[in-house]
Formats: sequence, structure tokens, C-alpha cells
Amino acid sequence: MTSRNKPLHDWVDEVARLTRPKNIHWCDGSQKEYDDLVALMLDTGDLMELNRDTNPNCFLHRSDPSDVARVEHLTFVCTSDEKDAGPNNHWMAPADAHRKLDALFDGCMQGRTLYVIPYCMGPIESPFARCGVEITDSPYVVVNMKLMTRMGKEALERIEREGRFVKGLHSIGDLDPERRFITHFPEELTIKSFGSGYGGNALLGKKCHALRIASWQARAEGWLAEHMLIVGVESPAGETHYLACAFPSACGKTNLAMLIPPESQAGWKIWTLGDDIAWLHVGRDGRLRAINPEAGYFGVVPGTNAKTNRNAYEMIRHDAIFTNVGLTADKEPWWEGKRVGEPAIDWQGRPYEPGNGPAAHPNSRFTVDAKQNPSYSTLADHPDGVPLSAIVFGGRRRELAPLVYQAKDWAHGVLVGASVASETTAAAAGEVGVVRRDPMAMKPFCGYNFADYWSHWLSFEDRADDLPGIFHVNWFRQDADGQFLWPGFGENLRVLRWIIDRCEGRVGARSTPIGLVPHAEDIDVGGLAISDATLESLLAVDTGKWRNEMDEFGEYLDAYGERLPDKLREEHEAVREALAG
Ligand code: SAT
Ligand code: MN
Repeated sequence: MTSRNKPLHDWVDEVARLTRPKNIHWCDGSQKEYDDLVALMLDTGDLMELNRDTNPNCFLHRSDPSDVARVEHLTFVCTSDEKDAGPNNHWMAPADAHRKLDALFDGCMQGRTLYVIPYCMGPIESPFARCGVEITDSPYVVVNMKLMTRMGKEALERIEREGRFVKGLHSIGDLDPERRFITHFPEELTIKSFGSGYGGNALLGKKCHALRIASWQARAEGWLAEHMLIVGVESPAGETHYLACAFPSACGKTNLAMLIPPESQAGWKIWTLGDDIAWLHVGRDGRLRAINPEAGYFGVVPGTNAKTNRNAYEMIRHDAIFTNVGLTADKEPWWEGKRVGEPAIDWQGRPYEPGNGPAAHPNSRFTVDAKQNPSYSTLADHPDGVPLSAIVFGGRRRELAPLVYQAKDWAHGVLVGASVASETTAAAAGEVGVVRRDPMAMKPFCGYNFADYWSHWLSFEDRADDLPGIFHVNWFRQDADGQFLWPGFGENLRVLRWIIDRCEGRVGARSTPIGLVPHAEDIDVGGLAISDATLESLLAVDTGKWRNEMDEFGEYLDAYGERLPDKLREEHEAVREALAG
């Protein structure tokens, strides 16, 4: 197989001349191709089959122990002008980056197969979908891309029809952390990633294309590429509202997207459209609409059990790929927080020893086709996407941020999004649990200068007639003893209900300097062991602490200098003044 598209054909030729593979395989996306690659990896030891009776068609992949998370310090945005990448990105001059990466790619696929993966991000018929082609020497990447994207023949046909696609070149190289670089060339719609086989570094359709490159394309074309789940909340009366929620990696996006209403919330239903990425467009109806560019989930495994996320727990029992989990003696996958079974082997393949750390890596992942989710919404395949009632930002904050509050209007909402900060998690290499600024949960993923990105967000006020409300949530408040104040998981529906009631104008709110906070009686806590005092502290706004927060945020904004939109500065000043008064 090859392609009628000359630029694609020529690019594959050029890459093959550089990397010198033994074979070239054009992926058609068929089940047979998937099965053949699984068989190949079972032979080479790249995959291990899990217990066939308990976990049919499930496989375990162990990545190199040095290669278990995204590497933000090795991730670069390579624009001709450094200022376009902004203080939020690591930057390399495009020519230098090409030189450096091409030297690494030189001959790197000798003895290996080069796979050409045409893929489509978004429903194949959607005008909002965008295509890409990933070239890789990793069969693990191919099978993951098959689950995560609309990959193969149909995507290639669309590319041949349209003639445009994002080019992604990937090699696992020799997995030497010293020779690992994830580089993006937004002006050329090109990605080059070398030396990592892990998730966001290697499945180039995901963060590299659908966020970093797409955010750049979105700015030029008038839409938004965001790190957001998309969920439909259906009331007992059959009314469905769609929400897009941006939280940093490993802060519960998958759980919220697949939430199971607790017994106390009888009659409510949740529909999942996406768990990680949303592309937002102004529809013909003047409303902001969302599509999920992905077709599968690459979710955090630890903590998943029948209670925290029964939908996920059920859907990963079959036809799933696990990366870096532990094993029981019966070869069932095992992870911390699974609540059943016992670990015998850890994620590195060693006999399990508590002294060696957790059995499953804290950032161990499952990959599954989204259609396996019992709450999958078929609207996820609708070319027009779904209209949004609300945008919700959030982070992991032990203190400060209340359970929920609403921005006063769109521009204030942009400030609320820009001021998101969150404790770091195992999803990225580095220290865990330190608060860092993560505007719109896009710190690792915005492919251009945040100042320009905020201007772009602000511009939607003029682009759409009917914008969604903007909210902020924090499920992670703790008391002095480190106990969570809010039960989280399914009970979060109670907060989503307040958000929807606000969107529908059905409840009032208390105006505070940071935004509109619920009246305690409007949050349904029936059946929860939450005292009035706890609810009060969950909804409290500590003016002194917020003053410090806003001062610190102001210093953060200063780094963006002249490019910072005046409007954002004004919104920041207004909040500071309200806090002072
Ligand atoms: O490794 S990924 O970037 O795909 C997952 C995440 O960090 O959100
Ligand atoms: Mn993510």
C-alpha cells in the first residue's frame, strides 16, 4: 500500500531514506492488523497476555522504567520567533531542532519496521475534525493509536480528499533519557518525537497534535483546542446539558466524564463524550459546540475500582492494553486502590516487595476504545458535536479554592481559567504535590504564547451569541488532618446540578470578590455525612488568602509583559480591588 497523495508519499520516502527501516507498513486500521501486531509483540515480549478468563484480550506493556510519564522539560515548541512560543513553553529555533532531531533519526529504524499511521482526530465526517499521519517504529504505538483515534483506511481517504495533514515522526530510539526530545513545529504542522515510547510523548495524535499543534491551528482558524472532558448530564425529566471541564492530568477527568450517579440521585444519567480533549467551535446556531477528537481513553489506572468508577472498572476488564500495572499470581492486572486481589509482580516485572514502592506505577495507564464505556454517548460520533451549557475549570487544591463558584461573565471566566493552579501529579516527570500555575489546565499543552491564547479566549465574546457559563470547582479540599472535605466521585453530580441550575437561572448565588458562590441550601447534601460547618468551609472565600493568591498570580502574569491582553489585566485588577475593599 501507499498513497495517492504526493506530499504524503514523498514524506514517507524521505523519512525512510533518513531512518533506513527494514520494512514499511501502511496501517489500514483493521482488526486483523491489530491482532497481528499483538501477536508480534507477544513474541517479542513487548506485550504479555493477561488472564484470559478474567481479562479476555487484555495485555500488559512494561515501558522502560525511565520512560513512564510525559517529559515537560524535554518538550519544545519551535517557532521562528521565540516570543510566539511564550514563557509557557520551552523553545528551540526550528532549524536547530530539525538538525538535532534529524541527527537522532539518522539510521534509527535499521532492522525495524516503519509504520505509517493515517488518523483522523474527530468524527471522520466532521468539518471540525483534522487529520494527521504518524510515522513510528513502535508497534505499541500503532495498537494504541488504533484504540485512541479513528485510524487507517478512512482517515487516509480523507487525507487524500483534503490534501492536508499534520506530520508526526516518532521513534523510540534507544530510550536513552539523554537522547529524548519531543519537538513541535506549529508553523509547519509537524511533530518530531524521539527516545520515548510513553503515552503523551509517543501517541502523537493526543497531546502533540490534538492540543499543541491544534491550539495553534485553532487560533488561526477561530476555534479552541482544550484539555477538557465533555460530559452530558441528563435530568430525571430527560433534559440533557453538556459541560466541558478542564482539569490538569490525573485530577479526575476520566472519573467525572464517566460518573455514576449515586443512589440518592435517582433518575439522573451521565453520558460520556470525551475524557481528555475537546475542540470547541461556534456552531451555526451561535452556540459554542464541542467535539472529542479522540476515540478512546488513555486513563490513569490506580484508584480505579467498582466504587470510584464502576464504568471504567467494567470497561477495562476486556479488550484493553495496560501499561505499567502490577500482576496477581493469576496474571490478573493489579494496582493500588483496586480493592480486590493481591500483587505478586510489580510494574517492573519484579516479585512484589512493598519496600520497592507501589505495585503499579502511579501513572500506569489503560488504553481502551471509548465504545466500551457503558455510558458512551453516541453523540460523540456526531459531526456537529454538542452545544455547551457550561465550561468548568478546576485543580487539585488542598486549600483556598471553594467547592464551586461561577465567573461573573465571559471575560471574568477567562481570568478564572487563567488563574487555575494545581498540585502536580505523577502524569509528568518531576516532583508530585507542589502547587503550580496551570492556566486552563493547558500549561503543558498550549502550543503558543499564553498571552495570545488568553486574547484568543477573550475574542469569543465577539464570535458567539450564546456563550456557556464559566465555573471553577475543587473536589480536593482537605481539613487540617489531611481528610478530604468533599466525598467526590459520584457525589460530584450534586455540584454539576448546581452549575446546571445556574445556567438555567433556577438558583441564586452569593456575590464574592472571586465570583458567585452557592448559597449553602442550594447544594443538595441530603444523605451525605457533611456537617453545616464543613459545607460552610467548602463554600467559604478567605479574603486574606485570596489576596495573596491574586498577588502571586499578578506576578505570574507579569512574565507575559506587553503581550498580555489589557482586558485580562483589568479583570485581575477588578478582583484585587474587590478583595481589598
Ligand atoms: O501521557 S498523556 O499525556 O497521554 C496523559 C496525560 O498526562 O494527561
Ligand atoms: Mn490529559
